[in-house]
Amino acid sequence: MNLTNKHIKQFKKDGFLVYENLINSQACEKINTIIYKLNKNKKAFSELDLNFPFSKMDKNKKVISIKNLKQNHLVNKLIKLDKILKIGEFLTEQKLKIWYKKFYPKYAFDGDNEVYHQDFFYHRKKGLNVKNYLQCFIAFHDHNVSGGCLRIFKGSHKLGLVKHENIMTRNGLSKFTIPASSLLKISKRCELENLELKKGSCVFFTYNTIHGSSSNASKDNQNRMICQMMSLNADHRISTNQSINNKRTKREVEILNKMISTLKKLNKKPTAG
Ligand SMILES: O=C(O)CCC(=O)C(=O)O
Ligand SMILES: [Fe+2]
Repeated sequence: MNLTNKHIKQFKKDGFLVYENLINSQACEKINTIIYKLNKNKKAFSELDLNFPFSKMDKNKKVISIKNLKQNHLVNKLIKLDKILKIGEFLTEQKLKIWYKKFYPKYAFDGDNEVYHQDFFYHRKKGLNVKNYLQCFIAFHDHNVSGGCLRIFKGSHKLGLVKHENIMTRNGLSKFTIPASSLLKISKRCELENLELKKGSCVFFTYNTIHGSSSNASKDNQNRMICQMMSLNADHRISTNQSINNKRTKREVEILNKMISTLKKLNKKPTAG
């Protein structure tokens, strides 16, 4: 795929650009084998973001970070990081570096959904501008709606940062999402696109582009990854007590403790359900 100024214009207008055939099918298969094996052998590091159900809480990772893998690990070679950077730099007209990589194995009949959000919400207090960031989502299987492909509100980056609220997901942990009432209004202005990417294709999108995905209700895995980029000469603050994720976890512990004490009380009385 040859990129031209037309693609830059399209990226600016829509807030995303699909780039086909970034990685060939064989390389995708190799990546899938490595990632699923890492997860099975508990070699993968997970963020505190897990798949339902509770009974498998520490086994069933929703997000796999590979930051512990060496730079020269085969996975890092197969995902063509240099090419991703080059395309990203062309689209955003600035020099970039990759600062985070994560995989979502999205297992058949199991992979959980991702609530609609803007990634900038999580990074808004780190001292950088939304323009300092870019992300690339890569599909390592053929993605379709029933498997929970990525969904993007076209042009939603132009709305700026939208209000998010904290909700509890079905794994008992919380996430920030845009309330349904706002999404309903947004959907009237910005078309919701299902990105049914072919294996090895990817999409570049801004940190203000609203996106999410449904759970995997299909018989096929839908492994995917996100490469997070930022301006080469920029650095954001990751101060622990200011971190949004830390605050969120603290709040979760408070809520869960409250729930436990309520359940303990309820447990003493007969209930209908
Ligand atoms: O796999 C997905 O549904 C997207 C995940 C995502 O948006 C994120 O990690 O910020
Ligand atoms: Fe995201």
